[in-house]
Amino acid sequence: MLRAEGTVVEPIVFTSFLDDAVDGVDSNQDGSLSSPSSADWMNVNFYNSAPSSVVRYARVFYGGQGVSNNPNGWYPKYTGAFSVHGAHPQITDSIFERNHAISLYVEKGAHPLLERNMIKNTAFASQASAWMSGFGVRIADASSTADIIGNIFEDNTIGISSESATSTPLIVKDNTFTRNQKNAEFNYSYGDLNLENTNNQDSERKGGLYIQLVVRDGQVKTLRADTMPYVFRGGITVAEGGILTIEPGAVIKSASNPQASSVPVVIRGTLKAQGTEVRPIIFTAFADDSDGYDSDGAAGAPTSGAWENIQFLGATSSNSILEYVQVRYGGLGKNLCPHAYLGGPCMDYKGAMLIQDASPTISRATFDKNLAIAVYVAGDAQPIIEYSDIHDTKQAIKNPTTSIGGIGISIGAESLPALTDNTFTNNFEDVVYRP
Ligand SMILES: [Ca+2]
Ligand SMILES: [Ca+2]
Repeated sequence: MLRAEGTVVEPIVFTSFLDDAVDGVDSNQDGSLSSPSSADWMNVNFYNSAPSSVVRYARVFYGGQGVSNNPNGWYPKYTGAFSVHGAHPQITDSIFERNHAISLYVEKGAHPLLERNMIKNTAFASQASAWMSGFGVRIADASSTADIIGNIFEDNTIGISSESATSTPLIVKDNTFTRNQKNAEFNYSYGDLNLENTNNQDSERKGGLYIQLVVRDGQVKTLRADTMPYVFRGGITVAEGGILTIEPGAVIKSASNPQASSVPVVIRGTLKAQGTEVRPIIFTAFADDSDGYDSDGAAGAPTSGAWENIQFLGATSSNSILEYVQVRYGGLGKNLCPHAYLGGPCMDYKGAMLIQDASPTISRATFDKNLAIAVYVAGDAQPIIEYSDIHDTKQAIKNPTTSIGGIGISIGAESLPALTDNTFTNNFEDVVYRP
């Protein structure tokens, strides 16, 4: 157990041998010939789970050197300036600055409390993979979690990077992010969503919370509304038998995935997205800044068809209900014959919302500036679409000589949607029955 409890006026300092500035003492006796840099020293490791170590009012500078187990050279593994292995330390009111690659590293069933710390200028380590460097907090495995409360993350590559997927939730609340390339990312591609997040914000209203989300059979998960928007690069998947609830006020921006041109939101289980009139749930483009957050860091206006769509696939998704949901800038099509010598492009559009052999309820929704088709109903489908506002669906290229849309609702020959009191404005065609 480590007790390192400084005070506001007398903090405890962990720093480099070369750091003369911190105390005015030239410890290495070379005057100012040398200066400190990140990775000058290794780290403080926490192993004991009980009793918990306590660190308060500490300053941790220039650590995070990393280790190399490779005999053929320096192939480092970076494990932070503070490294928490299966332990539960309380690390509060402290400053982490200019550490190497990772400031705080968490693994092996650890559960630290990180509260009211300033975590800044974590240095980019050129030897590390780009996606493994400059992290304020790195939760490295699914067995670990943390309470991350009221911290300030400044000028890191990524403020928080997490693989946490424990039965104990990862608590991320009241944190402020400033000038990080990415505020936070939560990977649930393999583990299970268990994130209790609220009131996290970017002081410059940029970026968002990046998340990978898969809900599996038998799981019941909730995506919280936060002050920051979410950015989804890998879509959302709710498998048959899974239930995902999205809280009112959540803003979900879809960005194209570098490995795939676009990834839809795919619902084979149940999606409950019930907003309110004043706190709608918004699905929109990465470039849509209208929530006040410039998530993509660019000034350009979003375009229709910037992302693919929300897909309800099969009867197992029919318990889904969407109320006060806004769907904007979706409807990206697929090019079925990309080569010009085959007469391409020949574009296939399946709506900003695809309802395929499914009967969800869509009530008081808004569809705005989607490409080609706002809602595409196909197969054995009896969805309820009511009190919704479908407007400004944009015309799109179908092939070199013809265009399509913008269609409000496109209904297949075998489909029987119940349409009640919907309003249509500025679409080329409001409702189309396909043969
Ligand atoms: Ca010196
Ligand atoms: Ca923007």
